[in-house]
Amino acid sequence: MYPVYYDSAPRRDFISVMVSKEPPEPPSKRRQSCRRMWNRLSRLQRTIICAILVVGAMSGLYIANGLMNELPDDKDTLSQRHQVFPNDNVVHVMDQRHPGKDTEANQRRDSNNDKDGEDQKLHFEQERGKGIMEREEKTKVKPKIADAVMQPEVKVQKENVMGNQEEDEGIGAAGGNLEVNEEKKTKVQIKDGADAGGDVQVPVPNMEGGMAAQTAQQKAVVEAFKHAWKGYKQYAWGHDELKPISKAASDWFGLGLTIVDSLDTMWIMGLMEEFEEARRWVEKDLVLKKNVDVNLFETTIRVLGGLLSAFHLSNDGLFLEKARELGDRLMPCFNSPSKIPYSDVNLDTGKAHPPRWGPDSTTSEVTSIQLEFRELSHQTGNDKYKKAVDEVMDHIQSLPKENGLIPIFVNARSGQFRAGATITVGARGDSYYEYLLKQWLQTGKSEDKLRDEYVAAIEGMQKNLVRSTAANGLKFIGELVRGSFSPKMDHLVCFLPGTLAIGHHNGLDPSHLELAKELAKTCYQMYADMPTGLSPEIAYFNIQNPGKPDIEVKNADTHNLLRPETVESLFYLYRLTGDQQYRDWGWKIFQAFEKYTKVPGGGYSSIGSVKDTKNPRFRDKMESFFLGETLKYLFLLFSDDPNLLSLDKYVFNTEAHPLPIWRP
Ligand code: DMJ
Repeated sequence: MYPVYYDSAPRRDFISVMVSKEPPEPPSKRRQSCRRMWNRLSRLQRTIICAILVVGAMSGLYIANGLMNELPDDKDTLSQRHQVFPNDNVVHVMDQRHPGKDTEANQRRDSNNDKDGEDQKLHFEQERGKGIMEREEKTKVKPKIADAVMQPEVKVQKENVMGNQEEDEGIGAAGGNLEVNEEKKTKVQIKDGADAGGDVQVPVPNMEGGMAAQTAQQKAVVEAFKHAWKGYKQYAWGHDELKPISKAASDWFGLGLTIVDSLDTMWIMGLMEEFEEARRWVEKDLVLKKNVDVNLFETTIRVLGGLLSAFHLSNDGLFLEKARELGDRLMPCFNSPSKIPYSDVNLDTGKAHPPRWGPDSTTSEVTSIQLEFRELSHQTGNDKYKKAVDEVMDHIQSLPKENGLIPIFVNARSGQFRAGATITVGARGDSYYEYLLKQWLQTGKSEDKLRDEYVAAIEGMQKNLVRSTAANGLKFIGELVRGSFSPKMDHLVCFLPGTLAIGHHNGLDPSHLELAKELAKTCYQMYADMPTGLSPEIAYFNIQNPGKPDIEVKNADTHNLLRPETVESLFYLYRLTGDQQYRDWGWKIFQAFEKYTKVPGGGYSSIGSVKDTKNPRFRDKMESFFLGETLKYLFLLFSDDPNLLSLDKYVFNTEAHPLPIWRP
C-alpha cells in the first residue's frame, strides 16, 4: 500500500488520503505543479515569500545554535576527556619539537639509590626589582594568573582537549574558579592598571624574604652557580641535564629539569638576568603535553615544586599556570584501586602504570608529593590535588607498621606494603619521614596525626636503627634487611639531621636535636674520611672491631653524585644553633666540590671515586639538584640573614624548593 500524493486544490476542512494499490505518482510531477504555481505569482508576492524564508532560516539557525550550547558534549568525548585529564582546564600545547621522544626515564634509576651588609642588600633588591620591572615592561599586557586573581573577569584563552580554542571565565573556571588565598592577595601590590593596557592590574613582585648580605663565602657559591649555569647554557640549554665532559645534554623527562629546578636558587642569589632568561624558556618552551612517561615523585618534587616556589617568590602567574597544568597531567596516577598512586604517567595520554622494573610503587615516593599538591590546591583554590595526596597519607597511616617505620615498597593495586621489604631511612624510605614533619608544619601545626606519626617513627629509629661505631662512637642509622640489622647508611640519610633540628625548633623533644648533632657529625665524617673530602654514595659502619676504621666503602659505592643532603643539614643546624662549626664543615665540602668536580669551561660533574685523588673519574653528569639544592643550601648556610627564607615561614620540599607555611 502506498500513500497517494494529492495534487489538486485541497479542501480546507478535511484531509483526503486515497489508498491505492498502485505506486504513487513520481515526485517530478509535483515539482512541475509547484513551479506552475510559483510562475502564477506576481513579482511582489515572490519577493515577500523569499524574505520570509530567509528570516525564518536565520532564526532557526540561531535557536539551534543556542540549544547545542546547552547540551552536554558528546559522550565519547567526555569519557575520553575524563580518562585522560580529569580536570577540564588543561592547557594543551602541541609539542612539535620532541615528537614521541622517550627518555632515560625507564632506564635511569637502579634499585639501589636515586629516587633518584645593608648596602649590598639594598643593591640586591634594586637589581632584583630592575629585572622584574624589565620583565613587566615586556609582559605587562598579558594577563597572568595572579592578574586574573585581582580581576576575576579576565578572560583567558585556552585550548580544550579537542584542540579547539575556547574562552573561559578565569583560568580555573571549568574545574572550579581559580581562587588565590587571602594571604597571597595581601602580598600583591597593585600598579595602575591603565599602563598595563587598560583593565589588567599588574602585581608588583613580592619581596618577602628579602635578600641577605652576600658574605665572601656566599659570593664564592654564586660564582660556582654561574659556572654550572654557563656549561648548562652552552651545551644543554632546554634539556634536562648537562654532560659537562662530553659537552652535551642528557634528557630524562624532557622538561628542562635544570632550568626549573634552578629558578628559585637564581632568585635568592639575585641572578636576575639568568632568572629572566629561564622564565622566558618556561613561557615559550616548557611543553607539558609531551608523549613521555614521567616519574610522579621526581616530576613533582623538581618541576611542580620548582614552579610553585618560583611563583611564590616572583608572584608571576605564569609559574602557577604551568604548575596547574602539570598537576592535572600527573593526576591520573591516583586512579588506582587503592588510591596509592602509580609511579609513572604519560604526560600526553594520561596512562599511568607501575614502574617498568617491578610491581610496586616506592613508599617514600608516594608519600613525598604531599607538600606540592597541597600547595597547588592552596594557590588554585581547587581542592582536588590536596584530596588525592591526603588520601594517600590516610591510607599509609592505616597500615600496620613496626615502631612507626615503613617498608620501602607499597602496591598501588592492593594498597599493601610488600612483605619483607627493607626498612631504611635511605633510598626509597627517606622522605616519608621528612614529609610527615613538614606536612605538619605546612598547615601551621594543625594536623597532629602527622606529628604523632613522625614522633613515633623517630622513636622507632632510635630503638631499631641507631647504632654507634666501635672505634669512635660515631652514631649512624642502619637498615633492617629481612628483619636483620645492616650497618649500611646511604648518603641520602644525611637529610635527617636537618629534619630533626627543625622538629626540635618546633617543640619536639630535645633528644631530636641531640641525635641531629650526632648524625651531622657522622655525615660530615663521611666526607672528611675520604681522600677527596667528598662523601661516597653509601658507607658501611664498623660496629664490631675497635681496631678498624669507622667507615668502610665498598668499590661499587665510591661515587659522588653532587648530592645535597649533608649541606642541607648543615644549613638547618647552623640556622637553628648558630654553631660556626657547621659553616666550617660546609666550606670544606664546598672546597672539595670545587677541587674535584669542577669542569673547566663550565659545569660540575659527578665522580666515580671519592677515594682516588689522582683519578676521581668524572661520570659526565651534572644533576639538576646540584643547582636546585646543593648550591642553594650552601648559599643559605653562608647567609648572615636568618630572615632569608625564614624557617618559621617556609618549609623546603625535598628538592629544596621553599613553600610558604600556611596560617592556621
Ligand atoms: C633529590 O632529588 C631529592 O633531595 C630527593 O629527596 C633525594 N634525591 C635527590 C638528591 O640527592
